[in-house]
Amino acid sequence: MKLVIAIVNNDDSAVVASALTKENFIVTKLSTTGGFLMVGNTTFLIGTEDKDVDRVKQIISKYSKTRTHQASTTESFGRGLSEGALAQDVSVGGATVFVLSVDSMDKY
Ligand code: 2BA
Repeated sequence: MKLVIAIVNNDDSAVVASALTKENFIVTKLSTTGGFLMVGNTTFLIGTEDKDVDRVKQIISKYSKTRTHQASTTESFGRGLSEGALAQDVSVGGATVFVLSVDSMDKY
Protein backbone atom coordinates (compact mmCIF):
# COMPACT_ATOMS: atom_id res chain seq x y z
CA MET A 1 0.00 0.00 0.00
CA LYS A 2 1.08 3.58 -0.67
CA LEU A 3 0.27 7.02 0.69
CA VAL A 4 0.21 9.68 -2.02
CA ILE A 5 0.80 13.20 -0.72
CA ALA A 6 -0.05 15.81 -3.34
CA ILE A 7 0.34 19.57 -2.93
CA VAL A 8 -2.02 21.30 -5.34
CA ASN A 9 -2.93 24.90 -6.11
CA ASN A 10 -6.10 25.95 -4.25
CA ASP A 11 -7.70 26.89 -7.58
CA ASP A 12 -7.41 23.28 -8.80
CA SER A 13 -8.25 21.50 -5.56
CA ALA A 14 -12.02 21.15 -6.04
CA VAL A 15 -11.72 19.59 -9.48
CA VAL A 16 -8.85 17.30 -8.38
CA ALA A 17 -10.85 16.10 -5.35
CA SER A 18 -13.93 15.56 -7.46
CA ALA A 19 -12.04 13.59 -10.16
CA LEU A 20 -10.38 11.36 -7.54
CA THR A 21 -13.54 10.60 -5.60
CA LYS A 22 -15.45 9.94 -8.83
CA GLU A 23 -13.00 7.06 -9.44
CA ASN A 24 -13.57 5.81 -5.87
CA PHE A 25 -10.27 6.95 -4.39
CA ILE A 26 -10.52 7.97 -0.74
CA VAL A 27 -9.12 11.43 -0.18
CA THR A 28 -8.31 13.65 2.78
CA LYS A 29 -7.86 17.34 2.00
CA LEU A 30 -5.73 19.57 4.20
CA SER A 31 -5.50 23.35 4.04
CA THR A 32 -1.78 24.12 3.88
CA THR A 33 0.55 27.05 3.24
CA GLY A 34 3.63 27.10 1.05
CA GLY A 35 6.74 28.05 2.97
CA PHE A 36 8.18 30.21 0.19
CA LEU A 37 5.26 32.34 -1.01
CA MET A 38 3.34 31.92 2.26
CA VAL A 39 0.09 31.56 0.33
CA GLY A 40 -2.52 28.86 0.76
CA ASN A 41 -2.42 25.60 -1.13
CA THR A 42 -4.13 22.23 -0.68
CA THR A 43 -2.49 18.98 0.37
CA PHE A 44 -4.24 15.71 -0.46
CA LEU A 45 -3.59 12.46 1.39
CA ILE A 46 -4.63 9.43 -0.66
CA GLY A 47 -4.14 5.92 0.68
CA THR A 48 -4.24 3.44 -2.18
CA GLU A 49 -3.02 0.11 -3.49
CA ASP A 50 0.36 0.07 -5.29
CA LYS A 51 -1.29 -0.79 -8.61
CA ASP A 52 -3.45 2.36 -8.50
CA VAL A 53 -0.72 4.92 -7.80
CA ASP A 54 -0.14 5.70 -11.49
CA ARG A 55 -3.84 6.37 -12.00
CA VAL A 56 -3.88 8.74 -9.01
CA LYS A 57 -0.89 10.61 -10.45
CA GLN A 58 -2.54 10.81 -13.90
CA ILE A 59 -5.67 12.37 -12.43
CA ILE A 60 -3.72 14.87 -10.35
CA SER A 61 -1.50 15.91 -13.25
CA LYS A 62 -4.47 16.22 -15.60
CA TYR A 63 -6.22 18.78 -13.43
CA SER A 64 -3.29 20.67 -11.88
CA LYS A 65 -2.10 23.64 -13.87
CA THR A 66 1.12 25.62 -13.67
CA ARG A 67 0.53 29.25 -12.77
CA THR A 68 2.58 32.36 -12.46
CA HIS A 69 2.17 33.99 -9.09
CA GLN A 70 3.04 37.66 -9.01
CA ALA A 71 4.48 38.36 -5.61
CA SER A 72 3.68 41.84 -4.33
CA THR A 73 6.35 44.18 -3.07
CA THR A 74 5.24 43.69 0.54
CA GLU A 75 4.70 39.92 0.44
CA SER A 76 6.24 37.84 3.20
CA PHE A 77 8.57 35.20 1.81
CA GLY A 78 9.83 32.17 3.68
CA ARG A 79 13.29 33.61 3.54
CA GLY A 80 12.08 36.77 5.35
CA LEU A 81 10.12 39.91 4.60
CA SER A 82 10.79 41.23 1.13
CA GLU A 83 9.59 44.73 1.95
CA GLY A 84 10.77 47.21 -0.64
CA ALA A 85 11.79 44.50 -3.08
CA LEU A 86 10.55 44.62 -6.65
CA ALA A 87 7.48 42.55 -7.50
CA GLN A 88 8.53 39.29 -9.10
CA ASP A 89 6.90 36.41 -10.92
CA VAL A 90 7.14 32.95 -9.40
CA SER A 91 6.09 29.82 -11.30
CA VAL A 92 3.93 27.54 -9.12
CA GLY A 93 2.80 23.98 -9.76
CA GLY A 94 1.01 22.10 -11.30
CA ALA A 95 1.25 19.66 -8.39
CA THR A 96 4.06 18.36 -6.21
CA VAL A 97 3.50 14.67 -5.51
CA PHE A 98 5.24 12.37 -3.02
CA VAL A 99 4.59 8.61 -2.82
CA LEU A 100 5.36 6.88 0.48
CA SER A 101 5.25 3.19 1.36
CA VAL A 102 2.76 2.35 4.09
CA ASP A 103 3.58 -0.37 6.66
CA SER A 104 -0.03 -0.79 7.67
CA MET A 105 -3.40 0.89 7.60
CA ASP A 106 -6.15 0.17 10.11
CA LYS A 107 -9.61 1.57 10.60
CA TYR A 108 -11.16 1.16 14.05
P1 2BA B 1 5.85 27.45 -1.86
O1 2BA B 1 6.87 26.97 -0.88
O2 2BA B 1 5.11 28.68 -1.48
O3 2BA B 1 6.61 27.66 -3.26
C1 2BA B 1 5.95 28.28 -4.35
C2 2BA B 1 6.86 28.30 -5.57
O4 2BA B 1 7.99 29.13 -5.29
C3 2BA B 1 7.44 26.94 -5.93
O5 2BA B 1 6.54 26.27 -6.80
C4 2BA B 1 8.76 27.30 -6.59
O6 2BA B 1 8.57 27.66 -7.95
C5 2BA B 1 9.18 28.57 -5.84
N1 2BA B 1 10.09 28.28 -4.74
C6 2BA B 1 9.85 27.56 -3.64
N2 2BA B 1 10.89 27.56 -2.80
C7 2BA B 1 11.83 28.31 -3.40
C8 2BA B 1 13.15 28.73 -3.04
N3 2BA B 1 13.70 28.33 -1.88
N4 2BA B 1 13.83 29.52 -3.90
C9 2BA B 1 13.29 29.92 -5.07
N5 2BA B 1 12.04 29.59 -5.47
C10 2BA B 1 11.32 28.80 -4.65
P2 2BA B 1 6.39 24.69 -6.68
O7 2BA B 1 7.74 24.05 -6.72
O8 2BA B 1 5.41 24.29 -7.72
O9 2BA B 1 5.81 24.38 -5.23
C11 2BA B 1 4.45 24.70 -4.89
C12 2BA B 1 4.22 24.38 -3.43
O10 2BA B 1 4.40 22.96 -3.24
C13 2BA B 1 5.21 25.03 -2.49
O11 2BA B 1 4.77 26.33 -2.13
C14 2BA B 1 5.20 24.07 -1.29
O12 2BA B 1 4.05 24.28 -0.49
C15 2BA B 1 5.04 22.71 -1.98
N6 2BA B 1 6.31 22.04 -2.25
C16 2BA B 1 7.01 22.05 -3.40
N7 2BA B 1 8.12 21.30 -3.30
C17 2BA B 1 8.14 20.81 -2.04
C18 2BA B 1 9.05 19.97 -1.32
N8 2BA B 1 10.20 19.49 -1.88
N9 2BA B 1 8.76 19.67 -0.03
C19 2BA B 1 7.63 20.15 0.55
N10 2BA B 1 6.73 20.95 -0.08
C20 2BA B 1 6.98 21.28 -1.37
